[in-house]
Amino acid sequence: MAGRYRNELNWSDATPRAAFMNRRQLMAGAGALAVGSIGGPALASLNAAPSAFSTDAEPNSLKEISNYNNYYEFGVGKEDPARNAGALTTDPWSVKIDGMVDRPGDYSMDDILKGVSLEERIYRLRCVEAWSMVVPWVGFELADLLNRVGVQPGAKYIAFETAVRPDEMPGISRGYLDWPYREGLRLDEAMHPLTIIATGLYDEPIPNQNGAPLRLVVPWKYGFKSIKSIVRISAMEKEPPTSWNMANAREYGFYSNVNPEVDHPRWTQASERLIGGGLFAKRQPTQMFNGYEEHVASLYTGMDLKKSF
Ligand SMILES: Nc1nc2c(c(=O)[nH]1)N[C@H]1C(S)=C(S)[C@@H](COP(=O)(O)O)O[C@H]1N2
Ligand SMILES: [Mo]
Repeated sequence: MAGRYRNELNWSDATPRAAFMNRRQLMAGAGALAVGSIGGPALASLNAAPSAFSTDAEPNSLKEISNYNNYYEFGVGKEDPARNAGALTTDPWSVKIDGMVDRPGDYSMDDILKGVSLEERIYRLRCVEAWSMVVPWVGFELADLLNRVGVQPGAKYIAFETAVRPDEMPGISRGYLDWPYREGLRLDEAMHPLTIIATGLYDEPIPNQNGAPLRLVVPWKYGFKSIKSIVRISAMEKEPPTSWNMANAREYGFYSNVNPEVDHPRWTQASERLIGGGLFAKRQPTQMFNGYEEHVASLYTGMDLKKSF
């Protein structure tokens, strides 16, 4: 590797980038015909121009991204989700959208994808456990969906829940967490253009272990905020309870913005281990808001980031 840290490399320096570009160009060559037919809607964005929000850090390989996961419904080991999540039935799928919205209801996957435009977003992902990856997601802005269902005045938060399928998810009966896995965002965070619902990664529908068929991605927050396999989205006035905060409020706050200056009670958050960097790779410095400070710092003006962690 030429750079001290992998994310100092440009796309063009990296072989995976070249391979990925070739696939993308092939897809682009195949043209709009493929969209919605062969590839399905999850792949439609591959004709899109790169997003201004994408990092030019080198993405991790699909193999890395889909074999080192946190998805406690399928077990607590990093390889358990890859081993067990194949059992999850992701089609048909519907999402209940309720609470303070103008058009509540059960939305099928087709319904949801009808009104949105998919694009590629290459984002850093920083887990609270101090490891990180770079993931080329395919998805749409959560704001597109929220605008479609009409969030009512007075709503201040958006809450999310993951499916609970004891027959398909071996972790459920183990009681690692109080199911369903729950997450939440302040409305302005949910409406921020960086906040996406991912339905694919690289040129494939999103693997089950990464949260098929649709999962939240909030790149400036610790990974646990990015809830997988969503079945419910609710607009509400009060801050919703969230799984890791319910499990241990001292260690996991509602905001959980990536912050190298606020350590976890049991480990430093100043640096991180990039997955795939190799056994002897140096840890890399963690960036404020995971590198998205210029886009999101204004959401927290006047807030004490140590107290509201
Ligand atoms: N439903 C659900 N969503 C979840 C989790 C989980 O255990 N269950 N783990 C979270 C954590 S801790 C992280 S770091 C990311 C990991 O996403 P990835 O496996 O796609 O890298 O998913 C988050 N979303
Ligand atoms: Mo995490």
